[in-house]
Amino acid sequence: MTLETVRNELSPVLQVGGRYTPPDCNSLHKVAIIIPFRNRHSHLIHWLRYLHPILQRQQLDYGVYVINQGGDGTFNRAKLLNVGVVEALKEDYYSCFVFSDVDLIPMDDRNSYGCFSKPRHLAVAMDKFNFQMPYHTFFGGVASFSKKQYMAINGFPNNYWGWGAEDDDMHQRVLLRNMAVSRPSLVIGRYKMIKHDRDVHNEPGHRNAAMLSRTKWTMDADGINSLAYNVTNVEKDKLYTFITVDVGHPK
Ligand code: UD2
Ligand code: MN
Repeated sequence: MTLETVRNELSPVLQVGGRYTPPDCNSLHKVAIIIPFRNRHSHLIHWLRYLHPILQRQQLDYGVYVINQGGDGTFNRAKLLNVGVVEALKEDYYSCFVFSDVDLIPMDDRNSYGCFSKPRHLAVAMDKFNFQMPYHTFFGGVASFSKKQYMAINGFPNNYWGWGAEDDDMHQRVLLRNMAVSRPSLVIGRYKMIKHDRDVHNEPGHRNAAMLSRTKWTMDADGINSLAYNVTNVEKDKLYTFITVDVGHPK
């Protein structure tokens, strides 16, 4: 598949920016789907081809935001997710955010990309982990937060550079604000992850594990309230809104 063939196939039902509103019902939430991204174009084509139809069958009112880290500095997944929230809220009154890796495809339509009374971890049973949780507090891959839940934890950390532990920090924040996590069952929460090697400039962050032990003391000062970045380009396609940002470098 090329982006062009997927666009031709899906664009009749989409509005510019990867937006969709169900024609025959009022959706409970307006959902912004936020994808952290750099240099994974083939995965994005695959994600768009599978997810748009699933999200439409779930009768969601949604928009897809791909947040592309510009340059070749160290990758920062959690900061890109924060940028996605701020940029999506500039466009519409989104009440729900789903944060998804670009390489994860759900295998069951019943795994709802909406928001729940608790923050939700959706990617519970991945093929690469033998369709089991790798550890019981695992929070990686795909998660949803209502706007209220997201604001209650001050968003996500901005200081986890490189691979690892930012998902555990997100989970810590939830627990530290006295919220629990909801999850689908291991049957409904099955996923395929597109096979890939570790990207360049996303090597394991050597400070990330140590930072994770300090979340309790850092989360009030590091999050949506301290987010700084520059948007360098915005591209509106039928399939998505593609926002390129300069997120800076580790201090
Ligand atoms: C795991 C988690 C992921 C995150 C990461 C640690 C799973 C399936 N997911 O992913 O949520 O916690 O560990 O940081 O267990 N990306 C790019 N370009 C890059 C680098 C990353 O687009 O150069 C994006 C992309 O959306 C990717 C995501 O960041 O899916 C996570 O990176 P990964 O897929 O390399 O890491 P993985 O599979 O170990
Ligand atoms: Mn991956």
